[in-house]
Amino acid sequence: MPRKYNVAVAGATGAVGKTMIRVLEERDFPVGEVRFLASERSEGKVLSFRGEPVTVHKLDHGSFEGIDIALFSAGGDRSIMFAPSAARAGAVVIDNSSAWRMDPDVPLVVPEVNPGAIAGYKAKGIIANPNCSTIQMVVALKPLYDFAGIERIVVSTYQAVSGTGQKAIDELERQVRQWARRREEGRRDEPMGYVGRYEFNAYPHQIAFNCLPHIDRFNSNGYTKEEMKMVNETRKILEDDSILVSATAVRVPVFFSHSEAINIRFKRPVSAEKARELLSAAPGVKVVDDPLNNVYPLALDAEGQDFTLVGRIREDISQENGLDIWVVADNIRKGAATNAVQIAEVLIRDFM
Ligand code: NAP
Ligand code: 3JN
Repeated sequence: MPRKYNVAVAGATGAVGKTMIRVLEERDFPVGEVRFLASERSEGKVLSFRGEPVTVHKLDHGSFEGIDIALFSAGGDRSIMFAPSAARAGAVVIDNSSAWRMDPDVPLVVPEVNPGAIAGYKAKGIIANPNCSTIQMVVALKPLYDFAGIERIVVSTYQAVSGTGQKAIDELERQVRQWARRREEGRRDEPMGYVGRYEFNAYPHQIAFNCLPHIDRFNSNGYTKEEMKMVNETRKILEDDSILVSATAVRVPVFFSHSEAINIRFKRPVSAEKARELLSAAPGVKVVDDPLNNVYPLALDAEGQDFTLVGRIREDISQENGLDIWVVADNIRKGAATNAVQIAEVLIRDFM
């Protein structure tokens, strides 16, 4: 009989947690006992796993007895507070928050890119899942990096509201419904993206029909925390602190899937044709690149699946050894839930 593993999901009722549960089911992860944990607000709620009801319990220090793998997506504060308890109880924690990502004793892992780093989990019993925007970028960059080395990356993101959680998904829907209602009521004298009438809480501005160059808090250097995550995590995953990265992270009124325009300067030349060949053979990547027939990666095509889509591959006309690419992936799946479950798969296959 193949071994089964007892799995806890902390944050089971959230956008990422619910998707982790679905991905464990879809990928037929060898789960023995499953334990769903969330805040006291959700205590007693009943979710399902493989058709069986599972009651949600309050996340606490004693939640992890007998657990082999603890998948965390309950926010950074909970990860700081409870991941060490889970590790002490003998579980390996796979954490979706930024709490442990830059800890030198915690591996930061994208299975297509640096699966070997998982070996470092023993130091603290914790493995970190990178930020969603970093994950899809490094999946696309890795084969190019191995071929030509990278000097500098300039990236702009177009991030879906699901990255902020369920409340932001609901807010975009509510604002769009309010807009449609007003149009139906005949208020056609108002400007199309009329601001000021739609309640907003998830962001400092209305997100419907808008783009917000603001994700997470601003740092003193003028970049946001989200942008600096992309800088620091990319260097850690590729194990190359010499790579220069400048990021601009933008929230757009899309429900699922982040898109990224990435400009790369390599150490050596890479033609667009060579890049297409390397990316076509890369794990987890699907090249979608026939622009003359209107074929390029789209958020709506990435939604619900696990590939990182890469297209608009072209040589940069403004510099030597430069390429431009457009990269799209489902931020809740490959950007969070699927990546975490893939880490668990490598962990049990090679390390436990
Ligand atoms: P969400 O939809 O708001 O869900 C939050 C989850 O955390 C819910 O299950 C919630 O339980 C639980 N929670 C909140 N406060 C808690 C507490 N005091 N004790 C126990 N559980 C608590 O958010 P989400 O989008 O799923 O994101 C959750 C976390 O995942 C984020 O904070 C972030 O750290 C991480 N994340 C990572 C990525 C990535 O890029 N890899 C992307 C998105 C999110 P209740 O339902 O009971 O409130
Ligand atoms: O905004 C997005 O699109 C991704 C958000 C990720 C996120 C949201 C809240 C807290 C994170 C993260 O994974 O970096 C965190 C965090 O810092 O843990």
